[in-house]
Amino acid sequence: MKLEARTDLITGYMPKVVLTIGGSDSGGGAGIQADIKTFSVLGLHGTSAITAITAQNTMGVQHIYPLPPEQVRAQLTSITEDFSIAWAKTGMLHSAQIVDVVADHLSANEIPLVLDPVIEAEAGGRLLRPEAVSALIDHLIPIAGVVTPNIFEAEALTGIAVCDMESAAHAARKIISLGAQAVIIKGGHLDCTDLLMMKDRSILLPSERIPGENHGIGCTFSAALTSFLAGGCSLEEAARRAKEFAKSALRGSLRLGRGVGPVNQSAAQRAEASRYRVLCDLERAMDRLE
Ligand code: PXL
Repeated sequence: MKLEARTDLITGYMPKVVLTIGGSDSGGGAGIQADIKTFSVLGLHGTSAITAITAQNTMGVQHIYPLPPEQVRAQLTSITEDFSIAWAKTGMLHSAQIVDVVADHLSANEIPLVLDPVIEAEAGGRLLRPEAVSALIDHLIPIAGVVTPNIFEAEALTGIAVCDMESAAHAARKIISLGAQAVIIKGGHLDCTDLLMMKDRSILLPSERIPGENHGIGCTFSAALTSFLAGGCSLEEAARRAKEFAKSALRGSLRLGRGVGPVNQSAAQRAEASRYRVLCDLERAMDRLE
């Protein structure tokens, strides 16, 4: 028995480059930190344009320091002058000015976008100013390849209260009518069924509930979706695989800090690594017996 080397460890492996535009979470649970961990575990090279530096931990967001829009523009310019970006994602954008800089840059460079319309932190704390919601609707939704709201974000974007699949479908159609190519309404606050709606059809993605509170699941899902799209998956395949990835990160959540602990993006990879170690031990034992 000879075990094959993993393809992503072969010298010369060239990862796709992806971009996350969002806020820094000093506690390492959500935002840019969750995105970069997800990209890395899934084998992509992650670049980032930071919009705001949050002071936060597992108990909540204590302070937000937004960066000047020119600094966001400068980061985006540096990145796209050098790299070819396969897909980008947005998270916390903080203000209407930052939304506009991001929308201008992504459309000028024709970069496909996963728009995670982050409005509030789960633990409380406003991450997008109220007046910036209309900038998101007017300038970012029309250039989005896919928008990934939870039910509260879907309601903030459409004015439709989402409480079941019928109202979710109504809100999804409205978001598509605002110009998005597709929408995934995440059902984590309902029965855990996600609704993926494209222009010509829609698909339900059901799932069992994984109990417990968590921090960083939304960012992890949208970063995984960005990764699978960058890897060439269809939207349906990317949505299914991103959901599986987010579930494994949720199952592996870490009891760190005094509040709600972070999800663990490397949980599945670590489980696979230990299975590989067991196989190697078995191989050595069989060699000895022969
Ligand atoms: O989960 C959304 C999110 C995105 N970005 C930052 C966050 C959070 C939630 O806490 O802190 C920076």
